[in-house]
Amino acid sequence: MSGVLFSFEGIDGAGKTTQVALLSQALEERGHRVVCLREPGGTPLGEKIRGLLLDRTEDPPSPVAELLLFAAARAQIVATRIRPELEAGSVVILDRFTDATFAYQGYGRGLPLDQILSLEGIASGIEPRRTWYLDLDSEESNRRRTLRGEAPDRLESEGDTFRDRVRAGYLERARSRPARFHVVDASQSVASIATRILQEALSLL
Ligand code: Z5A
Repeated sequence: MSGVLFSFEGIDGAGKTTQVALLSQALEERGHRVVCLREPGGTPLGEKIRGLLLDRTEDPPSPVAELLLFAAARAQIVATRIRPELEAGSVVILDRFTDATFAYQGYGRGLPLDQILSLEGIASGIEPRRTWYLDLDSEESNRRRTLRGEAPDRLESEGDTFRDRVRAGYLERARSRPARFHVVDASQSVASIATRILQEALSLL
């Protein structure tokens, strides 16, 4: 595949969506064809699954059902959007990917990590060239979400202890994949984070 896959990870409020937009714009200005996609979502089927996963409900999915719904949405986006775009030579920027499942369902929910890794092979089978993990503590995450003033979705309603486990999961994943993962201090300014990420992206393209 001639394209390049990048991904952004982090707990809610870390600044992923902000940085995806800035990187995309900067690469387009330099003549790259860029496609930005979010997980869960990014396809008609995936967006329906997103609703099942994130909407607050009196009948929430069990942890295993949640894992399988994320995997189903991922299988769809990989087959119908990510692989075709990479084959066409695009730069694909993902707002979350497989590392989120490792961190949220593995560390957050406590599901067996070997099962999560097997499912990764089935649903995805591809790895980003670079993953920027925007590292933020729960306190700042809460502060940013409060400032935004939106009602929390089902996963955002989990408490700080859950968020701290997720963060530990991301840091463990980063330790085990140092060539792909770059840990970025997400408490820095938007501009300084964006500058560093753009430099790294350009060096990889
Ligand atoms: N999930 C999962 O469990 N398993 C999986 O496999 C996958 C996902 C793929 C998806 O939610 C949920 O699904 C997510 C994980 C779970 N749940 N949680 N919690 P989402 O797609 O809606 O993602 P999110 O993480 O909740 O998005 P977010 O809250 O919008 O966060 P963000 O994209 O990282 O942040 P942002 O929107 O760019 O910025 C948040 C605010 O902070 C905003 O007002 C910005 O202006 C501000 N901001 C951004 N950067 C900065 C800096 N550097 N300084 C100060 N303020 C900043």
